[in-house]
Amino acid sequence: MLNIFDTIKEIAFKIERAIQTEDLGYSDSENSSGEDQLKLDVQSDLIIEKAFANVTSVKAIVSEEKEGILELHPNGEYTVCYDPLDGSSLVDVNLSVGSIFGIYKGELKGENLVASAYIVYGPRVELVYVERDMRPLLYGGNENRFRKLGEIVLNKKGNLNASGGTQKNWTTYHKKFIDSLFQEGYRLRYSGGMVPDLHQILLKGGGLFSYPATTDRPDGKLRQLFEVIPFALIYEQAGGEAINDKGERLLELVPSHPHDTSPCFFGSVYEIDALKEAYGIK
Ligand code: P6P
Repeated sequence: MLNIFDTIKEIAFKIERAIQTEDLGYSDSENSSGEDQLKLDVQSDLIIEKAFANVTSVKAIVSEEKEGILELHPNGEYTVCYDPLDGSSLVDVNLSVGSIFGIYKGELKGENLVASAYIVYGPRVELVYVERDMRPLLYGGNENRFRKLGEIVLNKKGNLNASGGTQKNWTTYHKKFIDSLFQEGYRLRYSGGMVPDLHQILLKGGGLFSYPATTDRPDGKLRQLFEVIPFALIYEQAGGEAINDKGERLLELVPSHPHDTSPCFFGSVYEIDALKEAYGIK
């Protein structure tokens, strides 16, 4: 596992350089979710694929930018599922973006996630890494090296509210719940980039990130294997909770297809409790 984490550290600085130098235009291809691919999406995906091609413990990789599973090392133990550059369309307006990694052992489902990591490309490059039974660790990147900055622990209650999805397509009870948090004094913190939005809540003491089921996306938008489940481990290990709209732990999801999505809620205990109440799933 250590060489996977070391590889993720190397990837961080290569993608950071690509963000600084690559053309921000669109490629002439789509990803498997039918979304137009930026040249940066393709470039970041290639950087990660090449990096793990040298790591013999990695049996296969699954990328948001690719259709299926890419076998790398038949005797490898782990499958790495990743979103190479989440929120990449924010690069051309100079907002933070990120890479997300889920490291699985065995069948690709929540209970087989053994570790996860994400990289934030912002004013600084930062990295968070977690395994089961440990607090998430925050690292700061500088001159191609990472320095451990400390553990991440969520407060029981926060005051940030990152409410995703098109509001006109929310259910009435979701809208009522989100509005109730604002009435309690929560502050809206939503950039449209899952990685910086979840990172901010983790580091600023807590709150709620929600991407619910909506009329246009009844199964949510965020992908289970390489977005939702990896962040669920980070939030739970930080002392928070991560559930879907039925109150099920996101770490218990069993996707039937690598690109399955799920409604998702990540947050401090108080906010998730309040959501369960509002959704009638207590
Ligand atoms: P919306 C970026 O495209 C992304 O996949 C996540 O990073 C982000 O949380 C979400 O979509 C934003 O979606 O519908 O709120 O613009």
